[in-house]
Amino acid sequence: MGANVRTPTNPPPGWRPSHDSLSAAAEQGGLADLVEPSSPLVPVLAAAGQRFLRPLHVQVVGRPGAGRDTMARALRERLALTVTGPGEDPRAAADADLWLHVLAGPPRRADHELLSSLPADRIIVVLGKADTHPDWEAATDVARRSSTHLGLPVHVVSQLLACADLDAAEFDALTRLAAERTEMPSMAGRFLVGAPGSAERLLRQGLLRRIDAHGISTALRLIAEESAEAADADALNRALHARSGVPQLGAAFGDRVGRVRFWREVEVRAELERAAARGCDRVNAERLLAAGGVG
Ligand SMILES: Nc1nc2c(ncn2[C@@H]2O[C@H](COP(=O)(O)OP(=O)(O)O)[C@@H](O)[C@H]2O)c(=O)[nH]1
Ligand SMILES: [Mg+2]
Repeated sequence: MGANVRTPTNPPPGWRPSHDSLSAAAEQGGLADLVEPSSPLVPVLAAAGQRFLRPLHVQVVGRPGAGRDTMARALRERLALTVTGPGEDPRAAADADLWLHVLAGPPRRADHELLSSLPADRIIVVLGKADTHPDWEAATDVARRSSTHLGLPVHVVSQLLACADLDAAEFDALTRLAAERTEMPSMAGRFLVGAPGSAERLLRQGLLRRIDAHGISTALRLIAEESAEAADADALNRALHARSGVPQLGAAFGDRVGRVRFWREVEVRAELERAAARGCDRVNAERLLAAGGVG
C-alpha cells in the first residue's frame, strides 16, 4: 500500500495535458490575453498566470536524521531547484509541486505513513546516504528492495557528496594524506589520529564531517591516481558531485513536469471558479472554464 494509495486529489486516470488547454496559454504567459483588456478578470488571470510560471518547487520530507536538510541543499546547489526543507517556512509547503522523500534504509512504518499522506503522482523517493553502505552496489540493492516494497522507483543518492565544497586548504591536506599513502580505515573512527584538539585531528574531523569516509577514500584514490578529476579543489568537488547520484535525479524531476502542469492548471481553474462565483466577469470566466481555455 503506502504510496500506491490514490489520494482524492489525484487527476483522473488517463488524463493527458492538452495543447489547447488553459495551461498552454499560461505557459506562454498569455492567460490575461484570453479576455478583453477591459475585463475585471485581467488582474485575476495575470496573477494566476504569474503563479503558474513560478519555479518548480520541491518539498523534502522523510524521517528526522534521514538527511533531509542536506538533501534540500543538494537539490538547490546541484539542480537549482526551489526547495523547502524540514522545519522551513510551513507556508511554503502550500506551493510545493513535488515531494522528495528521503529513505535512510528499508522503509519503516513512519515512511509508509508519510508517503500515504502525499499526492501519489508527485512523489520522488530516494535512498539517501548511499555512501554509508559498504559500497554503491549494496545501496542499490537496498533501493531495489525498497522499490519493490513501495511500488515506486527508488533512486540512490549521497546528498552529502552532492554538497561537497572542499576548499584549497582541505584539498592540500588530502593531497598530503595521499602522498603519505594514508588509507581510510574500515572503522572511520580510526581515521581520527592525533591528540584531541590537535590541528591534525581537527582537520580529519572536519573532512569526515564534510565528505565522510567514502568521500575521503574516493578523494585519496583520485589524488593518488593523479586523475584530472583531482587536479584541484574545484575539480575534486565536481568529481564527488558526479558520483552522488543527485545530478541524475534531474530526469526524475523532468518526468513529473506533466503532472505539475496538470495541478497548476487545476489551480488556475480554481481561481476562475472563485472569480465566477463572486460575479467577476462571470460569462467569460465560465466560457474559459467550459472551453478548457482557448479555442
Ligand atoms: N555520510 C553521509 N552523511 C549524511 C548524508 N546526508 C546527511 N548526512 C549526515 O546526517 C546527519 C543529519 O543530516 P540532516 O541533513 O540534518 O538530516 P535531517 O535531520 O533529516 O534534516 C548530519 O550529520 C549529516 O552530515 C549523506 O549523504 N552521507
Ligand atoms: Mg537536519
